[in-house]
Amino acid sequence: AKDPVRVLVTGAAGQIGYALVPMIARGVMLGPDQPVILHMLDIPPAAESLNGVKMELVDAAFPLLKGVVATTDVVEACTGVSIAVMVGGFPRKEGMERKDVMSKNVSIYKSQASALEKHAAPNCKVLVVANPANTNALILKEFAPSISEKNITCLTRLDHNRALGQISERLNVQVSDVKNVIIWGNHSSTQYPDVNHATVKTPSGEKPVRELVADDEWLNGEFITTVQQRGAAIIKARKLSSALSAASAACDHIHDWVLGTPEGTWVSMGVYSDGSYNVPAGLIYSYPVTCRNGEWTIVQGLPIDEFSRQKMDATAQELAEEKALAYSCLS
Ligand code: NAX
Repeated sequence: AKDPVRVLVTGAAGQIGYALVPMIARGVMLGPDQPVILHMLDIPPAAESLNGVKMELVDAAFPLLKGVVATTDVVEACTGVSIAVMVGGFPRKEGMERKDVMSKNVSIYKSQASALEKHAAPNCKVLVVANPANTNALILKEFAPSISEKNITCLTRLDHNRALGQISERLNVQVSDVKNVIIWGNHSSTQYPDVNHATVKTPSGEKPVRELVADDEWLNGEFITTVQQRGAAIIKARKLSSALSAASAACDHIHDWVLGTPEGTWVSMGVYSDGSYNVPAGLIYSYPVTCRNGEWTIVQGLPIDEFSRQKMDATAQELAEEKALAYSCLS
């Protein structure tokens, strides 16, 4: 039998945490033969609620779950973890300035970066979910210089999955037959959901999404805004933000990163830019990636048209501004 893997979830007493920890304990994230020990971190006001989640995990008697650490101590939470899913953060409240929210998250991610650097297992893989996800990941990278930049990512898989879902609904095909959409850039409303390279499996082979949809006006308009605004639509309907879909996407992200993407398929991940596709280096930017042996690689050489170029630049510009704002909070 395999040795258990320690998986950290921060903000574990929150909504996404509540959906995510049972998925991890059932093997959705790391596979049905991989035992796990869950490390759950939250802040003292949520300690009692966090303990309630721990009680429910015990009550669920998950066969793969070999232990639960529920704590408000960041060092205890980070010790020995090989996977860290960072869901905890400071939410934007009505009337708050962008800079104030940024400043709170910068200080959280700065201190959690140091704790991970000192106490996590070597080669720990980090996924930042909490918003502003790309910039929180960048701060974490800056303050954990000994963690390889290859190991620090942010979640745009939810946006990717939303794009697959919209295409599947529109064409009335199985979502599992749609692949290779791309989310470029920021996990925000400036993200660019791109279907120019996406295909659908049909009885007569793989066909381009553009050819099957045959409605460029929809693909260049309503499709894009629906994906960009989906988070707001969920809040409007549920009076709460996306939780089960975010948790599921976090599992998909880590699953594919650790276990690999299928041949011929890519996924979207926020990763440290090396300047690929003329995106400024040094931003955490969502790209199409393939994964193998626990490492992601940006898919290279895709042709980019003028429409895409402009949208990819606009979301990069927003990330550069967020980065500047985050740095201004440090001084
Ligand atoms: P909740 O407010 O339900 O949960 C957040 C939890 O984090 C709370 O229990 C809170 O006590 C805890 N927390 C706050 N500061 C902490 C700290 N310093 N250390 C540890 N825990 C801390 O929010 P939820 O709906 O679960 O969303 C969590 C985050 O995910 C938010 O930042 C949200 O904006 C972000 N999202 C990101 C998505 C993505 O695709 N990247 C999609 C879903 C979601 O909106």
